[in-house]
Amino acid sequence: MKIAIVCYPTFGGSGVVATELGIALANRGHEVHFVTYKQPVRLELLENNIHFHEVHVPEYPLFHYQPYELALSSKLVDTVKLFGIELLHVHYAIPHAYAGYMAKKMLEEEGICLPMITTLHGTDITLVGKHPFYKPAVTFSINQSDVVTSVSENLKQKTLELFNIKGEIEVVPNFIDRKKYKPSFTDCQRTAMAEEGEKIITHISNFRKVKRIPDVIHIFNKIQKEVPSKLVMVGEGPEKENAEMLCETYGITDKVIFLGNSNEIDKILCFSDLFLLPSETESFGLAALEAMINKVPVISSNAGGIPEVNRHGVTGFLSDVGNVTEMAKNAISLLSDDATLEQFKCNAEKVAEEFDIVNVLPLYEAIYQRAYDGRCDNK
Ligand code: GMT
Repeated sequence: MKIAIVCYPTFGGSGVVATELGIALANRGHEVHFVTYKQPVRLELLENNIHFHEVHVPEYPLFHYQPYELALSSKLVDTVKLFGIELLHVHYAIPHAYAGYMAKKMLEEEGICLPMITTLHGTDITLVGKHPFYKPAVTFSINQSDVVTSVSENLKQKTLELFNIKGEIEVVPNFIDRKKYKPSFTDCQRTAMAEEGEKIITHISNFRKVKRIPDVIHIFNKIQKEVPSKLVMVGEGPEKENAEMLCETYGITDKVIFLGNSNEIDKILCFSDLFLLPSETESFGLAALEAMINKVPVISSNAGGIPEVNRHGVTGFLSDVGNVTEMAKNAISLLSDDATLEQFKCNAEKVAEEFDIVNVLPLYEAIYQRAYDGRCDNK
């Protein structure tokens, strides 16, 4: 099938999922066209069956806001016509589902039926989408999608609570490609990060408010008083500076390493003993899943869809949002007992394997086929 994928190309869960899905679809013989404003970060080389079409938004001084949705929908129309695209899959409702709907309507005028799948990822619903300024447009574009999927059961329920949704929402969980996580390197460079006998704790995110970055530092501050350890912070974002200042306040700057964004998280996770994810909201928690497939147990909040991934007492521990005392206590007890830690590491990998792409890709392919077969039904 010829599939156009619209996503955010930056570091962030939805873009990563969309890119990995596109790569997997291309490997299965589909022709995949990414349509977005920049080459997605995980799309390192343009492989066979993968194409990238950049959306340009020309600057015009009259516009206070440059009209990205307009440029995107026009680019979609052109791409569909030029390459004979058969299906559109948009990731993150805002503004992608809206632009996709406009493209669909323009194509209809020319006798082309383009089925549109919208995948909801989280903040497009729980944070941004529910804002009264956006809600009518988000509700409309979700309802106009041929198929709507959400990345967790929790996000599905949230969407049904917050919006007046007319059709079905199908849960297709996020995934990892297990094959890619079998390390291609042999040297796990633990000694570059920590002294002999120290444990390594990791956090990876886009350092936005919802990630509760100060909680990560508070938890680690408590841990390092009991267990010799280092904290590795991976990512960039608005909360990073505050986090650095908090480390200074606690006098732990020599124990916390800020690495910035990385394309080699497997190399970082390979020497990690524990992953921290105390988020305020999290529709799924892809970063936790990536940690788990690398045999890293997770100490997290119980927000949103996290419990669907991190199993309490099995792959890690869950606590109420903000309960840093309990999170630190659980972390300390796990890090202090090597046998239990080893068991949790094995459990984490085993549960993560349930989310292998080989189990998830057929779900998307079945949805695509169904949407394609009924593509002109609602015209
Ligand atoms: O977590 C972020 O801030 C990035 C965000 C995104 O839209 O890229 O992630 C959301 O989508 C991910 C992939 O489906 C999920 O794993 C994250 O849980 C979700 N983030 C939130 O709900 C806060």
